[in-house]
Amino acid sequence: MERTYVMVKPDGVQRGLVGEVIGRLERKGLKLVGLKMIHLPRETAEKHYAPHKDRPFFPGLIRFITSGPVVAMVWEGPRAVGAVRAVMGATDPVTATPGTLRGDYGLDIGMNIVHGSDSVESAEREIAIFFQPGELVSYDKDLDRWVTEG
Ligand code: IDP
Ligand code: MG
Repeated sequence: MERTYVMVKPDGVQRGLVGEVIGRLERKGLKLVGLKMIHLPRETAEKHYAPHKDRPFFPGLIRFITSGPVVAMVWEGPRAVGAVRAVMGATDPVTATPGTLRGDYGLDIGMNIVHGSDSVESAEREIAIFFQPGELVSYDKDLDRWVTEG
């Protein structure tokens, strides 16, 4: 079982795509175990995107991600990291496969609706930035046995 960090970015919130992101991940069979809406302080944004700090797009990325509220979430499920990446689509929305969130809703690499951790290690690091352990819930869904043979 894996947990992964997902964030609806400011463009996704402004465009009313919060429900779309949550709905697609729910229908995929993943389980929501943590959720909050926040306007990221610059320090938190820089910590989250620290692996990209030397990239030319870093200043713009920090400006964008702090430009409005985001929806921060933790999703759980078997191979949850890869499952979210697949639902999300490639980084550049123009080349992302139609049918993915980015492929269906984006045109700009800087405004690609949603973030999802790229590995189990990144997920652990990112979840710890946004959530205290006590803010994440554990619960069973009766539907789970119809989603995976576990
Ligand atoms: P990912 O979000 O698909 O994991 P990353 O390579 O981790 O993509 O990049 C993090 C975020 O930085 C992307 O989602 C995108 O918003 C932004 N970004 C990545 N590459 C570029 C670029 O070349 N120009 C502008 N923004 C970029
Ligand atoms: Mg990434």
